Amino acid sequence: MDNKEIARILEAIAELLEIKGENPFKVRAYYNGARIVEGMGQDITDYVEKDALRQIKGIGEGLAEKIKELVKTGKCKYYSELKKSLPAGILELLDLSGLGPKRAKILYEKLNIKSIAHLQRACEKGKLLQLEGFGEKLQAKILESIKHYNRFKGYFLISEALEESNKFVAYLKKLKEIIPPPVYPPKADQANPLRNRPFGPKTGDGIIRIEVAGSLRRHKETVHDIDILISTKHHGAIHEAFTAYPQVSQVLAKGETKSSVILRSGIQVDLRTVSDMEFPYALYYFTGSKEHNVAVRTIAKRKGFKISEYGIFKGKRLIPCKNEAEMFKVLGLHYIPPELRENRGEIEAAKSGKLPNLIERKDIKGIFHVHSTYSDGVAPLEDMIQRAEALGYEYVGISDHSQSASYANGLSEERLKKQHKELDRLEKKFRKIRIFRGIESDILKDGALDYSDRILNTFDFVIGSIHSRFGMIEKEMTKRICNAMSHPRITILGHPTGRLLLSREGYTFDYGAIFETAKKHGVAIELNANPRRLDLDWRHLGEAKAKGILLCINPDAHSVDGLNDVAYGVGIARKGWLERKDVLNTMSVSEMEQFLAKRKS
Ligand code: DGT
Ligand code: CA
Ligand code: ZN
Repeated sequence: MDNKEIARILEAIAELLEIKGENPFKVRAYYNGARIVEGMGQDITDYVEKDALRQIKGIGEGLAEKIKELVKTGKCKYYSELKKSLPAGILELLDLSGLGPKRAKILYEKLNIKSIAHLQRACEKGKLLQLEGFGEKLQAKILESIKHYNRFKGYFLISEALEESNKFVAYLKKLKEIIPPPVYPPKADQANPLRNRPFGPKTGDGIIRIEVAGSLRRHKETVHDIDILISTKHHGAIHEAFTAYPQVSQVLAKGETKSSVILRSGIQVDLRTVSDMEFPYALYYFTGSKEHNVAVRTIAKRKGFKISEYGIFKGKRLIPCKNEAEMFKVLGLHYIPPELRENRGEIEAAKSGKLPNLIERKDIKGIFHVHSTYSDGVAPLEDMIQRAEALGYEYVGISDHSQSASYANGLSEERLKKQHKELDRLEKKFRKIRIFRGIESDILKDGALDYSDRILNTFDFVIGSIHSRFGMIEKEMTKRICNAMSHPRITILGHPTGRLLLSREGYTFDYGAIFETAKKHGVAIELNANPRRLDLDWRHLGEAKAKGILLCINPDAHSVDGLNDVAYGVGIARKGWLERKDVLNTMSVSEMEQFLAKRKS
């Protein structure tokens, strides 16, 4: 450990002590100690070796002991115990600009705030205003720094990253048509007047192949950066154009084969350029995941191949491959789609020909979980149906919020009647699409649904969702959800974990018990396709599938454009190895009518 690392730990100790309300002198001693160690011109380990720590002014016995321990073992027991005595998220609060230990202490003591996600929700609800010394302005500032922090932490929703990468790739693709700057022949040749003229590539020579690689190609729900790969003969011109993209706010690196920039949105984009011969190998390598690559390398080795970003080699000989598919053939594997490359069994499956036949966008025949202005949607019912029809769906399931959802303008019995009346009219108007009547019913505290059975019987389908009391302990929450799924009127369990990506953890429950109950009662589980949710998480889809539970890919659309979110859900379904038969809404309209009617009876 160097001085800087030790100083950082001493400072963290001081902060924790301050949050705990310890003696201010002790707190100050640690802050001072941190400053001294960091600012000291000499290596602190020298002092430890000479047993001379106490000679440094400002380092008392307690500090000397901790420093010695850190230098000798790389750890500090006192520090780990301090950390254990407070919730894990508290230290994270201190990473927010403008929020020191004093304020963190107040937030923890008065509002029981234990994490940044927690603090964000409190700010959004205006809860900080109750506290002495916290005004409107400070609350807004904290909220701002939370947003910053989330960005800074460097993860982005797949929707944001895809939007940025699509725009960037479109910009780069135009370079196909650009003739790069002429390259002049070497000096010696300039003596020859016949050859002394610029020569350069022909039109269309700028970019040969371009692909987005990395986690984005693997369709991860959140990504750290965008990785772009281009094959070209004119590296310089491409990197020039890459760094000159108008959305670039900072150029981190600009080289002959690799450049990195940060866009105004805060996301980092890396570009690598290779020769067209190298392209497939590089694409495979930079698609990852790292774990997948490592595992495949081992297999290749066993077969006597060496695989890298530059090629597949037998000894020194390069095995030529035109694309990834040929590479897999060489390795004796079936083609593994990028979504599956996470080293979760895909390599074994590719060896034995047991890869799933992954679901595709076109397999989705209809959608459920569509909101309108009847609850918290922003588009009228008619517009939502019209767009669903235009997108070619055979059916659309309308489900606004139920009566308890006052936060989302939930439907009273009265307004529900009004909605059904309007649906009578719209059914006559839209002949090409079947409209299913449903509701997104709150699952109440004890697991009850939010209307009487008489009203529930008026729906073709019911989505049951948790929107309140997220903090229930696991056992209670499991019981609550299982109770809801035991209700004969529920069709689909909505956004099962309630997580909001990059801002809120899901509630906790026993997955095994939930799946068991879903199976027992024939309840489908939602794969909510809203890019903020993507819930159920892909890592759990395999277990649900193995249990024989049907997943339903729903847009949870609150606007007309929200209907397009289905595509994100399909990507996640693929990531979770789902096939057409595993997904409820791949049924045709007549199959679905039968399915719903059977459930109702
Ligand atoms: P991210 O950016 O955190 O969302 O995730 P990735 O998977 O895009 O990771 P990134 O951008 O660091 O690297 C892109 C790919 O490059 C990665 O998926 C696999 C490959 N790669 C990067 N570093 C290594 C490495 O040290 N070993 C191997 N085998 N592959 C690597
Ligand atoms: Ca990446
Ligand atoms: Zn919901």
